[in-house]
Formats: sequence, structure tokens, C-alpha cells
Amino acid sequence: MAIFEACATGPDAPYDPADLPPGCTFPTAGTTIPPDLNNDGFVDHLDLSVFVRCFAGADTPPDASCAN
Ligand SMILES: [Ca+2]
Repeated sequence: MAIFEACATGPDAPYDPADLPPGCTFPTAGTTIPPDLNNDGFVDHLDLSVFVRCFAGADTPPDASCAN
């Protein structure tokens, strides 16, 4: 959740993988970043919706179909 908050851009606000905000860092940034769960170039409410559906607990893997 902390990474999502640090990386959130909002709808229609694209992020630049080469210029991410403080706290939004990843070892290797490609064209999309991990919190952009639907890979549309924004970190917004749609990604949060997927996160909430898939969150099962700190040590519990998510249901395999939760992102669908
Ligand atoms: Ca997204």
C-alpha cells in the first residue's frame, strides 16, 4: 500500500518510469512500474481496485484470478 501511495498519479496522469516521485523506486524500471497493475501508464483508482481485490494478507498469496 505504501508503494501504491508513493507512486499514485491519478487518472489521465501518466508517470515517467525514468522520473518517479520519491518513495516510488524499483530496481529496474521498464516502461511500466509494478503498482500500475493494469499497465495503462497511470497509477490510479483502477489499480487500487485490483490491489484491493487481490490483497489477501501479508503472508497469503492472492487468488490467481483476482485481477480478472
Ligand atoms: Ca494503471
